[in-house]
Amino acid sequence: MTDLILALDVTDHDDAVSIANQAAPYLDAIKIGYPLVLAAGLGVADELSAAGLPLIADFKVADIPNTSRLIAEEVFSHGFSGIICHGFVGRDSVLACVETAHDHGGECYVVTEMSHPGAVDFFHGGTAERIATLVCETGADGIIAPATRPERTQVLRTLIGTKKILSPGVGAQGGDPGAIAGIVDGIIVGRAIYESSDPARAAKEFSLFRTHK
Ligand code: NUP
Repeated sequence: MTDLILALDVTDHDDAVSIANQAAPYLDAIKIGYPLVLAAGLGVADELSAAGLPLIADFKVADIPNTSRLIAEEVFSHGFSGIICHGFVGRDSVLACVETAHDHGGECYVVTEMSHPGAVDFFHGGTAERIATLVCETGADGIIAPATRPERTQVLRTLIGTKKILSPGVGAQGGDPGAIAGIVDGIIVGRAIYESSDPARAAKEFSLFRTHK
């Protein structure tokens, strides 16, 4: 089942709520992170989660276990159903996010390889594969893997089996939804929807790549 997840990286509270409401009929989840939360406050999460769609916190948590746990506790006390953390920080820090997520009935996704061009500087050469193995060992629910490199995401799929893959990089970063949707559990789309003059129409177009409507 392939979901459509809106990356809502706008920095105005009212714009965020308006775009979320317009696109909502075509979405399975909304992902927010530093741009919106730093601009509008974490309270915007309470409002967005009240709209009924699962909310994913993209803070790419990358800290010592205690700090990661504190961040995750804040996230899950504001209505989020999932959190994204980095994997390169190691087993104990990833476990802190996984355990906190599961304590709250939520999910934890671990970044294995990022979607931008510079990601190859550090994530290639075996790092992404090692993180994927860590994901299995820590009981994390899934990974973040690049829509901009479907062949790499396919490699990571073989390492994580049926765990979920959420894939950013579709649209503005050049990733082709048709090339990635079939091997992942969710495509993440930001600018191609929220910068559109008609976010509902744009979301509807990407929703054609959902395997359920
Ligand atoms: O590797 C990643 N690439 C990426 O773009 C990991 C991410 N979490 N993201 C996020 O996905 C990024 O921060 C943004 O929120 C979204 C992609 O947005 P857009 O390029 O579709 O506008």
